Amino acid sequence: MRFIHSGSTRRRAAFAALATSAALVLSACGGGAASEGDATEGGSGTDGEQTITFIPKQLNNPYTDVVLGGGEDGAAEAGFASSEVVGPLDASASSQVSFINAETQRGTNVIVIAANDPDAVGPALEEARTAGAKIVAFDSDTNPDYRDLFVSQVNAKDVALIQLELISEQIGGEGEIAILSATANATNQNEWIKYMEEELASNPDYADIELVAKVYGDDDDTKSFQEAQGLLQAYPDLKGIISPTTVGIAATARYMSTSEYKGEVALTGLGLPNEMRPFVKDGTVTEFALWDPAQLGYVAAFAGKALADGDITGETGDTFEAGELGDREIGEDGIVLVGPPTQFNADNIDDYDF
Ligand code: RAM
Repeated sequence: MRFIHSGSTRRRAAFAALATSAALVLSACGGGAASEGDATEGGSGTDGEQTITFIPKQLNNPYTDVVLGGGEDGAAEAGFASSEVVGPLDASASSQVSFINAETQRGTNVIVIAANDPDAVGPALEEARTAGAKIVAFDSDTNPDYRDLFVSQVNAKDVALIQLELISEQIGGEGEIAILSATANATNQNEWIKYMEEELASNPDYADIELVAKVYGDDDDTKSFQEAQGLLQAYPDLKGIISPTTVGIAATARYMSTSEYKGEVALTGLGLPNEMRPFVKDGTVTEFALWDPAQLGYVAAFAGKALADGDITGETGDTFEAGELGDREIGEDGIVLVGPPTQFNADNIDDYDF
């Protein structure tokens, strides 16, 4: 599936100013549409104009839409001649390969990808690079050999720790918990889960918490809903669920909200405030976390431009300007952090609109 977005047709209130207040919502891209949108030409063009294509994990995911809104705005502001979004409808390991190959054929200058599998996309990305493309991973990393840099929402360990703190608080520090994740091969979720398991095993604060199951809803709403139902039936003593995926937490909340588990079993993880609002209001969910997804796409576009212009190579210590978000430095392992994460609860959820 291919989507061509014209900058002038999509406008959104950008960046929910997470660190301060939603009152500071900015119109990040009010005048930036002019350079974006001539996507009909296709390819990098022989005219020297640069093109960028975003390949998310999957298209039918509301989180993806927010990320890509920021990506399109960033692409326009950074000065790309065209910005496009292509991608699969499911997040399976190899679903992105044919899309990468098509971009290589077209001569796209920058491919921004949220990898469904760290290695399955490798050979196709290597071919794209050989053909001259710059590769920016965002949201979910590839094996570092296959990209120039990775734009990460927040430090992966911090993402893990915040979710453990939330669940521990919500279950009173003891009892059985389970994780309902995205796909079994997702780099981002797997890294967060790895840190959660390490912390559960080593932090005395969590000595009375037992992780009894990990299940995968594949970032598919229906499958996540069914996995939640199965989990709660299979583990009658379960005290809490962590779902480190916006699709998983929303589906689990929907199931729980009309079940006997509402208010009895805690649910936290990573969610979109707009999807989770009804479940916070009806008492299914107390508190969960996320970063500003639009910023992720926005910074990734600027990183791609700096790479394509030859201003940076992706080396640790390189810096580039990310529009209104200011300068960003490339850290260890070619990782650029966007952050910060925010915790959402009944007191502040109405301050956010994404
Ligand atoms: C889902 C996807 C995405 C992840 C968020 C938190 O939308 O799995 O990759 O970053 O959840």
